[in-house]
Amino acid sequence: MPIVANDNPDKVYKKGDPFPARADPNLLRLYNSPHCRFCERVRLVLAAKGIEHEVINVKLKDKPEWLLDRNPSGKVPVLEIGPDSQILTESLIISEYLDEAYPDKQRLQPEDAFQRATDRLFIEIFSEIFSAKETVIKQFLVTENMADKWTDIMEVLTALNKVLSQRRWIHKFISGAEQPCLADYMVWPLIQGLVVLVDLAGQDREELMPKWLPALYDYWRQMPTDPTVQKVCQPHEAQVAVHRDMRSKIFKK
Ligand SMILES: N[C@@H](CCC(=O)N[C@@H](CS)C(=O)NCC(=O)O)C(=O)O
Repeated sequence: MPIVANDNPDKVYKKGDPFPARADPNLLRLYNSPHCRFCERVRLVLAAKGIEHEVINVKLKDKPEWLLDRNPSGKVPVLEIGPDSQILTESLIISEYLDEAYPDKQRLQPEDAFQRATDRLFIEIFSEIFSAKETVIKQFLVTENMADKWTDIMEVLTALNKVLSQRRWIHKFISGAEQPCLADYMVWPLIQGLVVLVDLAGQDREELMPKWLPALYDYWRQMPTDPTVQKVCQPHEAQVAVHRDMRSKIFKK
């Protein structure tokens, strides 16, 4: 049975569009943007746990008013829960909530409180470095000559490679377990997006990454073997193509 329950999961709602009524108030509803890395975190958790839900895509550059009623910051992901339409925002908080509210489905966080805390610490440290550099990343994506800004991106990648190598040691996944855990699903969308930048910049990924970014490279090869990642995340080449297309529209090449 598909876990995305709506008939038109690809529709994108924009300003002025009427609010799509909830057909079943007991079904979770995720307000989503298809290319948002933070929404992808939540979609990974929903898929890994097999939680049925509805997806409502919104256009972030032209947001429907009813998104702002649910999250005044206008950001996605937003999760709407139950007949009282309880709202949760922030991808990590939503993900932890889903893991705890559905304990009968596969647990994604370690049972041990200390391990759970260190996983959370890792997610926070990783996300903080990423968020602090988000402007650099966004500017890079809209810079015509990416080579000029490559040093800035390499700095971000090097910092994240260091954090990942310290946490992951020799394990396949961040938890060290045989399958990805919540921490993996929180950092993976960010890592996947960063490796896309390597290709967009015209760098030789297979030459550069094993030598200078070995932890990121190894992890980047490992995670797509996970069936949940295969279900939820667009493959690398498709993501590179989407960005190339966006850039060709900006620079009319
Ligand atoms: N810290 C938030 C970040 C969410 C976020 O930045 N979402 C972006 C899309 S990737 C967004 O909604 N941007 C719209 C806006 O800022 O107006 C989380 O983890 O959920």
